[in-house]
Amino acid sequence: MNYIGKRGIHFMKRLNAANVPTEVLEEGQRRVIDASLKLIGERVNLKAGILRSIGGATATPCLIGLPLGHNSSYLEGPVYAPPRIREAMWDPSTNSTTELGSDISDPRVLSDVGDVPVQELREAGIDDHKLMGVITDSIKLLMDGTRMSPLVLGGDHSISYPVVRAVSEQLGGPVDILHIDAHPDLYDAFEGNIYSHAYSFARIMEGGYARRLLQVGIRSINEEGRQQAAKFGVEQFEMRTFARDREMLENLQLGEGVKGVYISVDVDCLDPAYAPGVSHLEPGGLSFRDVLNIIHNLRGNIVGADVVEFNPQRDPIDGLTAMVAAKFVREIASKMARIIRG
Ligand SMILES: [Mn+2]
Repeated sequence: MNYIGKRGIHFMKRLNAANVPTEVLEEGQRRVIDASLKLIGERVNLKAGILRSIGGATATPCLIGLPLGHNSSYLEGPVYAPPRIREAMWDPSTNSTTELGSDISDPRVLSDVGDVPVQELREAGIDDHKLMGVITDSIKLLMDGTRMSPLVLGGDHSISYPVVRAVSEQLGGPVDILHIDAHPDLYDAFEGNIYSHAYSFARIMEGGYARRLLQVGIRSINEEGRQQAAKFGVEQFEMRTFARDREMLENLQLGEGVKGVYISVDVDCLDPAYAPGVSHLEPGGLSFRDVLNIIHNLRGNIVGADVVEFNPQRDPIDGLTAMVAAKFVREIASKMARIIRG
């Protein structure tokens, strides 16, 4: 029962679990998990029903928030990010039309099923293994029998593993991944936590969920990161050679012959000048426009995406990084949406 003490928060930490029968805890936790999935499932039913009624959409990205920060190696602020990103997405200082010309207030362009209650699940003492299972199951519910694809609001980067696993399993095969980040997140077992945010892409590759993994913006990598990349056949594009790689990266075509493309954007891919609200400040990064050019010009069927590692507790200039994360989400939504016009 010790793991509950380690992984749970507040209440479970104080609980003398030795006096509580295992059945009581496990039955209660099972019901909390069922209730969480039931709520996500009903939100999905509602939004998918609305989309069917309106008609005219063949693919609609759907927001799902994963307020999870405890798998960070450093700060846990990304737990607070999803509501701040939503707030910035609908900020009245800007309008709802993306640069690519779609209107995110059109439910065919963007839907939303709310957040998975990650902290409520943790408060019930549910361990990370089961929590990652709930995330995977929630994403599958979002995709099952709908024309919606997950557009995930992180959260630290550990969430990419259960999300990509869900997308790949639901679609029945691997995807290509465009991963934009200062870090490769390929460690074998960072600080012993197999679900660490520094480990997520190693788990994805081990699971066979990706055919190609392209990492762009890399500028904090050690020998283990390079060895792991070689082991998994990861294509790494480092910042020090970005000027040379730019033209190729702005003309990517991915996902052909597999189930599609998954995009994972770690906000710390950007130079801290553009996005100071992250846990790991790594100078020498991409500009916002660099990243947008890569995403806007990408050719391929985008079947899922996440924007992770925004840390509101480190956002010093009144919501700047929140707006940056929100604009990534808006522009990716615009790329994912498929509407029959006419
Ligand atoms: Mn990173």
